[in-house]
Amino acid sequence: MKKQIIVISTILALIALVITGCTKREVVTDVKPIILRLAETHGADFPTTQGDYEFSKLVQVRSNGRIKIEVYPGAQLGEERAVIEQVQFGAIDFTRVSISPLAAFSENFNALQMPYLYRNADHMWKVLNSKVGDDFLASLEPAGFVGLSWFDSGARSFYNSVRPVESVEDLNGLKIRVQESALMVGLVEALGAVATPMPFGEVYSAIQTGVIDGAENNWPSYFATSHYEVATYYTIDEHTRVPEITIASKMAMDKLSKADQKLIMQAAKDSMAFQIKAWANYEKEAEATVAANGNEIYRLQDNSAFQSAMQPLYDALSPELQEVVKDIRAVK
Ligand code: GTR
Repeated sequence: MKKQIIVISTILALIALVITGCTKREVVTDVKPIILRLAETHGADFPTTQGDYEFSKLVQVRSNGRIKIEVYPGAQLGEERAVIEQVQFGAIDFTRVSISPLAAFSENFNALQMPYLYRNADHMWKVLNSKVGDDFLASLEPAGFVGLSWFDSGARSFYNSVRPVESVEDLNGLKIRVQESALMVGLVEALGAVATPMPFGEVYSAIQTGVIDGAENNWPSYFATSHYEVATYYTIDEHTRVPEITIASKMAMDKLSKADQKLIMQAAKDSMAFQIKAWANYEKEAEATVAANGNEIYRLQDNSAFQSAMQPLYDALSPELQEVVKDIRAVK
């Protein structure tokens, strides 16, 4: 009797499995996942890209696979400025970029990347995680973007293939590549060097062939791009801290439900801690590898001459942006 009951219940369970299995299959074929694309300029191992993957994973898990964000590293979808334009008109859904080229689309972002603006990294994070940071994210809407989250990008310093730079005078006349950013052109010119705006992906061969003498960037970028092999003089002057930002296309976001928009925004915020940790590890590794390579590294003992050369950039800011700078400086 007991045996019969077991056999019957097993048969019933199997029938139930087949039925639910079928329904499940029907449901799955009915609901197609939403596929979205994220453009990233760095390679797959780079800490910003690692942060992008984390963001994508959180979205996939939290939406039970309904929303899939495909990450395209290595500038596969184009160089930063062109990508930002495509995000603006909805051809690309997301991108992680430096705020430097973004300032061409939303000028207030210049206030957030002024030279020697932050007392240290901690100050920058306090600003980004405060109302000031949230206001910056929200300010992107009129330009057609939804600001999602911030990633770490350390501090930027100069490097070149010609000579050691230990003073402002040493920079005089050097041809330095900058991002496609008016502020960065002004910054390099204020130091007496010749600014050459150029997409990131062209810098290595431009240095190698002597089209430019050098560039400026953080340790991870200097290392990962192999610029350190062709421009061996690196000066730690840390002229800017330029946060990375992840933005969405407003056109793409508007097509999603409010709940999905919220899910994406939260996942982006929650990916920050992962990226910040990955950044810290990679930064140490990059600096150590460059030093072990025998590059000549100079640390400015006193950057006051660099700082005062930047004053005209502050004076040139609009009165509104000067107020924003005050707000940033007031964050304790
Ligand atoms: C890096 C940044 C990139 C890109 C690059 C550049 O620090 O992560 O997004 O802006 O600088 O100099 O073009």
